[in-house]
Amino acid sequence: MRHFFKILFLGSLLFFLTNLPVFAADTISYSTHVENIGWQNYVSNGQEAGTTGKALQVEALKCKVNNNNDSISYNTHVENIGWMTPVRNDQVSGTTGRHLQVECINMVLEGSIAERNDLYYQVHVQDIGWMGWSKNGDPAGTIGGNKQVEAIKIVLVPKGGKAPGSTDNSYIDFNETKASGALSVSGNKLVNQYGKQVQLRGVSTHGLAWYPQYVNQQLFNELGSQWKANTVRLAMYTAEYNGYCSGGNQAELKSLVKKGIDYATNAGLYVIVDWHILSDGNPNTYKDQAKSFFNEISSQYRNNTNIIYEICNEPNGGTTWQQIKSYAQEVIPVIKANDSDAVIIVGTPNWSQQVNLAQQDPITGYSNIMYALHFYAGTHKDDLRNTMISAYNAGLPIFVSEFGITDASGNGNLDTSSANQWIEALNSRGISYICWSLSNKNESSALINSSCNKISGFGTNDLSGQGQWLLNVLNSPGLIPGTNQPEQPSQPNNPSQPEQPSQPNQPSQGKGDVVYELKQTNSWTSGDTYYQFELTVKNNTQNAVSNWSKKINFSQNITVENSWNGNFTVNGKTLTISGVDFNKTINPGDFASVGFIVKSGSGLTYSIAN
Ligand code: IDC
Repeated sequence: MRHFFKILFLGSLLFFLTNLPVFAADTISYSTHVENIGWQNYVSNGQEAGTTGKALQVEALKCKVNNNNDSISYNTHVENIGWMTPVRNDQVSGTTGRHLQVECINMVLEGSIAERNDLYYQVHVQDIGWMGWSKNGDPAGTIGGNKQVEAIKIVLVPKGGKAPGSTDNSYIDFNETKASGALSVSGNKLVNQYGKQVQLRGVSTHGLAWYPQYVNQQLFNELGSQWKANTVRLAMYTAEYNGYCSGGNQAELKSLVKKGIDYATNAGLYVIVDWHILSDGNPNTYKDQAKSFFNEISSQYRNNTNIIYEICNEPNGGTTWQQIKSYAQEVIPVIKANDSDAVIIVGTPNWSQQVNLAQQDPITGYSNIMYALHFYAGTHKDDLRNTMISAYNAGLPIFVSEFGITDASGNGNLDTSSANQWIEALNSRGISYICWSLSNKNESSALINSSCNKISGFGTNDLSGQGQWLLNVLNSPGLIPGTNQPEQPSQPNNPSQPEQPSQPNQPSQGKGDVVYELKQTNSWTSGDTYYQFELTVKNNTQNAVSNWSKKINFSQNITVENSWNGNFTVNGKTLTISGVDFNKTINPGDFASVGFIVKSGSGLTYSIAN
């Protein structure tokens, strides 16, 4: 009898078990084709495919999910080719036998597996290491930096679950900081044509009259392609060394400046035209010459989107901010009359160090004005850095249009430890910086060894200590585009003014309006087509705006795949966006910026509803 029940019990247990619906866990497996190794064994669920620490490039990728009803689509961005056509379910993405590196990947789940899971993946990249995790179709890796992917991890996370690790710095588009569009100033930041913060990094010539040979097309090309600079500064002395206002050949100097602008433009670089006052400490000394020089250049190059004007290198010798400001207020309108959007850098007192004085009394009435801070790391340390950081935090847009890692004399020992502290302070804020100087003068701030007479094609041994240090800095990421979240705009520190009462939903009060600007910043195809957007809401009114909300109309149905800094509701082809805690109220003159990625068909168009 007992036996009978035992059998009955085991029998029903067996029946129960074999008739349970199958909830087999979703799994993902993948294999990489690695340089010198070939296809590796499949690994799964977050294990590492590829190699690290061996400098071997991944050349191709295969990827599959365990259930035949589900599917995964993926794509690789390959050296010399760019994005391939997306493939699915264990097909090969990338190349084999051609020695081409994979630089970036993206992938999405398809079918019901996508309802149960988010797909996360991250890559290990040359010079960078493991980058952050990307998700559901976002790119992971780099583009435009010539950097190989060496390893890949892919993992499924139950839908809506936490990312497996940091999602910061999952993707860098090195091209984004090339001279691809007009820059402007937003708050204390320099931004690109899409309103995204950019950081300019590059080199300054020495005095153009003295070292004209370094203004050549080949070298400027190499500054972009090999040095990874995105900017060159043309320093034209006014007083020293056959300066423009002290007996130099003006026609020749102008022609050199124009060649420099053209070469920079051809090379895809931004170019700073620097009126290099120095021993003539007060810019008003040669104000009239400055006005006619900048008038000529800005009228000839009014259609260039890559020029920045630096109107007085380093005022000194007791020149006050008031004197500089009065000079700037005469020179700026001359440039703006020709090129109203131009970005203009204004020097500050005491060899462009006292940005605090500019912050207390900035130049008003013009857009896109920045203020110069110059440092030489051997001489200038915490004090000057703190001055910079306070002025920046108080809202001043700062541009380090000249620095060196030597003494302020431009000579002496290199102070790399101080220099690295400066670079960290600049990169973390996305402040732009330009290194002095592109010359082989026998002084330690010259980037080229004095024994080297080449004018392009420099090898590492042709570069000075500072030159080698700089090359390293430029070849490492600076500000990672897109990851530096806009800081909360700082409140003007103005205790004497009573606070404006906040007016709910009151656009168009006073001088301006609430301006909504929508920009598409990216798109890619991976099965569906994905579009990335940024909406900027600028409050040009005199009152705070609360609870703003905006509708965007699309030409097709959309779904929001990812979003940040806002609330998003979709109704068919209409997306309604509003602010979240920290940006639903926008103070006068401030702005909010939100971002989102939508999935739709190809050829999606959009418009902001009235
Ligand atoms: C230096 C040059 C040096 C030249 C001198 C002229 O490196 O060869 O003899 O100018 O007076 C600055 C100036 C920049 C200086 C540089 C280094 O903008 O013109 O270049 N410096 O002294 N400000 C701080 C340092």
